[in-house]
Amino acid sequence: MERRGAHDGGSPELGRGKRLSVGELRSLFEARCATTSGQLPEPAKKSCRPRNGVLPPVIPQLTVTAEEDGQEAQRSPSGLRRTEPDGTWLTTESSLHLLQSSRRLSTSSLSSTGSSSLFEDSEDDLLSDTEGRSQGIVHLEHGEDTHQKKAWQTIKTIVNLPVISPFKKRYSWVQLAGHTGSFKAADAGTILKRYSENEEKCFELLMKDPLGSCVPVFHGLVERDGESYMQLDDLLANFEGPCVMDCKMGIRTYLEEELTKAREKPKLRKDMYKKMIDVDPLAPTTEENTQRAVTKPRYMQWRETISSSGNLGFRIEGIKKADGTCNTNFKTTKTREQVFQVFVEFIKGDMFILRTYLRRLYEIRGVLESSDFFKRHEVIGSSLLFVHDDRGHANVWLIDFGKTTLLPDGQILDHRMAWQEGNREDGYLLGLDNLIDILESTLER
Ligand code: I3P
Repeated sequence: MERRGAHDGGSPELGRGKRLSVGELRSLFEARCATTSGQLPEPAKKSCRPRNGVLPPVIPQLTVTAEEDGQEAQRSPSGLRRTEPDGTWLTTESSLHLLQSSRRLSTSSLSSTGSSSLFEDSEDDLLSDTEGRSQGIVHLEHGEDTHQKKAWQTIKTIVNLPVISPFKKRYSWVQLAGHTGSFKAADAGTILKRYSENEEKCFELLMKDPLGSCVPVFHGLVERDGESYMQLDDLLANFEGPCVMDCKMGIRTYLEEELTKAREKPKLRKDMYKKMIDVDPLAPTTEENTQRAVTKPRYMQWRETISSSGNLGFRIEGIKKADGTCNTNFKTTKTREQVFQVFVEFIKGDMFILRTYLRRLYEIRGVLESSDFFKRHEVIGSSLLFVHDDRGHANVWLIDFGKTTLLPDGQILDHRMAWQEGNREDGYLLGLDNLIDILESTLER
């Protein structure tokens, strides 16, 4: 059955049923990259190419470093390391602020009495409780062994979308603790997502914008058990055994406001420190090791650096396969090659699905470039949701607008320009360009 915005895709030479092996696809991918031998790989070249007359994008990655002896040669004069893609050091106003913030944290946290109010475990630094929960940490129980289960426990974005109901129905997933209640089942074809003032405002505007064709339809607010919910289209409703991939878009995953807040009222997150050392025990600075905690912006920046957010402008957050198994272990999936491999596995080499996805991505890019809503919003933490099934149905939508923020005074964004604190650029289109480029690379012979 044809859905709004659904794509059927296909081409005579690569019609439905034609599948390439991962090896074949990789060869195509490598052949394409090889055309740039001795130079930057194709994506990097492309991302440096001025587009629409704007400056080449630079990915800002700020790292607060400890004041350790013997490492000064690696630092900027301020002691703060800002790593550019070419490895040069830059010092900016914003880096200095972060450094000052870090020093303040260090002083407070070392005092015997002053640290407790500074520490925060898992609450949002910025959002209200309701808004925070609306971002949707959903804990799911799944029939895996204990070790597996651990990795599954916080499936943040993959279920931060209107899919709980069908998942529950078809795979007996059970919503457990944490930010429970973010989603509820609703009338056929819809789901309820916990109310967030900000997200609701976005949906109201989106429904009147061309971008409305690329997001779940918003049916208004409803009350359940004394709580408000937004009623949204269930994006999985028309798929049989859907495969789902969530890509968080943008080079930056925190709002500028979060940086400001962190400076004004720094809060240390022990949970984020823990998540950091689980991936890389050498990542925290000496100060952070002493505190056994990091600030949220610091963690988010580090996350961007280890994943592909920083270099490609998007990252894979999670994948659910048709059999219900789920993988959110993509924190260090960073290079084009790694992203490519994950994607090829996700579509199981099905070129029909690939073409359908690509067509939809072209369409989404065109709509974004003409959308007034998109121009006027800083789009942070929003994802592209890829859904396909074995019958060849495939589609992509934009989801999660809890941190999408209207810019003041008629300001507009380019979404491809480099971010510098104050300009609020998010690199969304830069990420989409790279994503499209990676998918296209499998089709070029
Ligand atoms: C989380 C991720 C989320 C962020 C969350 C982090 O880290 O960066 O985007 O939520 O913050 O813990 P990870 O993916 O490594 O688990 P928001 O985007 O909503 O801020 P939180 O713990 O404060 O919710």
